[in-house]
Amino acid sequence: MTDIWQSAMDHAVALARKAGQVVRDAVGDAQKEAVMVKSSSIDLVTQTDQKVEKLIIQSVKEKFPTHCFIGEESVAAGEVCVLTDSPTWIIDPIDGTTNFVHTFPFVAISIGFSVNKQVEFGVVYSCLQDQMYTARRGKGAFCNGRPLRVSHEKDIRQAIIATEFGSNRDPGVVDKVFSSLKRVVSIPVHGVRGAGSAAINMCLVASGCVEAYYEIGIHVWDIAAGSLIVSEAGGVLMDVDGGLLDLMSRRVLAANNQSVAEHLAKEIDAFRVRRDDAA
Ligand code: LIP
Repeated sequence: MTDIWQSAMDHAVALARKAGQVVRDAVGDAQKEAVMVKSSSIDLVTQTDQKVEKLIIQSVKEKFPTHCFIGEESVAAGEVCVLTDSPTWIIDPIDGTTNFVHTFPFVAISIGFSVNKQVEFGVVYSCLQDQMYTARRGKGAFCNGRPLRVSHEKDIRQAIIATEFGSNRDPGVVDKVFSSLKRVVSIPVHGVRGAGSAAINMCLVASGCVEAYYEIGIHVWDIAAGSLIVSEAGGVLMDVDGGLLDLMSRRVLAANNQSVAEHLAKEIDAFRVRRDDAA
């Protein structure tokens, strides 16, 4: 049977590669770029983020004129952020903008594609490492064509957990983030890491080198593609409170299996943040 979304996925991979070249060309000059701020002084955006998003959206519009978009920089510029049942491209032109600005080498182009609110394919291109992660629903997850499988570890005490501090430095939020982190470290786990990119953290879970990743404050464009890459690699996704994952809730927990995920969820202070689709 033909896969009706295969040509869209092929286009996403080609665009991610093209966008990756734009990012690689700019990274040496990233510190000279005008860095602008969004929700806070540490929520950064550059002209390269905007250029890459434009490049992707323009090209998709030409090829798939009826499709919808949720793009990080378009939303920042005032576009609505609502996930409908229509075929929708969910784009983060640079996931890891702070890394990009500082030339810290984990920077990804993340493209998720959903239909009926279900992610059909995900493409995460870690462009400074030249690692192309892809997943098509029901057909597995791959990195540069090599199949991905999550870690077999069942004991969270033998695990590496990825997380981030996010971009909200409100003292109440920082307290909650650190109290969760203290509980996680004290389980004790083998280690805590963070790549500085939600999409890459999720690909690390899918690759089996990190058992789980959680974060509160991310956005749908950070996790849409990565969520499918994790599940197609055999992993699980949930809300940080142990409930069902809601892509628009700005909270995510991705893990290699249910037992690691449930243990981790018990240690996290699952505070609420304004949803991506809040009116
Ligand atoms: C980033 C996320 C990261 C989070 C940062 C930021 P951006 O996305 O990938 O997990 O901690 O605050 O949201 O802004 O670089 O696309």
